[in-house]
Amino acid sequence: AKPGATEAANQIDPKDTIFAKIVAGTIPCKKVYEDEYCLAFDDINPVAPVHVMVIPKHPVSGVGNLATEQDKKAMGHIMAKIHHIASLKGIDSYRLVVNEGVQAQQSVRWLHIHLIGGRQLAWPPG
Ligand code: DGP
Repeated sequence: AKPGATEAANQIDPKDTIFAKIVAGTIPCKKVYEDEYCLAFDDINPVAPVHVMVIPKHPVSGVGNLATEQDKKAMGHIMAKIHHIASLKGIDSYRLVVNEGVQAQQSVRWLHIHLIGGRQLAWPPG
């Protein structure tokens, strides 16, 4: 069967994405936080006064590809660090967004959590 758009996007190797280069340090970023499991840096195209990318250091293309114990440990760790990362940007109220797949407009196939805040946010999102 012909793969659908999401399936095709799933075939992109996270190691071929821009975030792989950011994790490797070959492309610079404005680092907010880093530890053994995760890296947080300012989004290059912010939609709010605070817009941070929080990513696992180990390559995972998306939510649909979380499989290994390492992946799960990293994601649990990341969720437990989010509030601290927000505090480093001076906020304690924010929105977390994960775009998964083509229809959700995921553009970088390396799993990333958008941490967005610093202004009044509307609901529902688009
Ligand atoms: P998404 O559309 O959910 O896949 O979000 C990808 C985000 O990544 C988008 O908000 C812009 C950001 N981004 C893309 N390329 C770069 C980059 O080279 N540096 C930084 N800091 N952010 C990037």
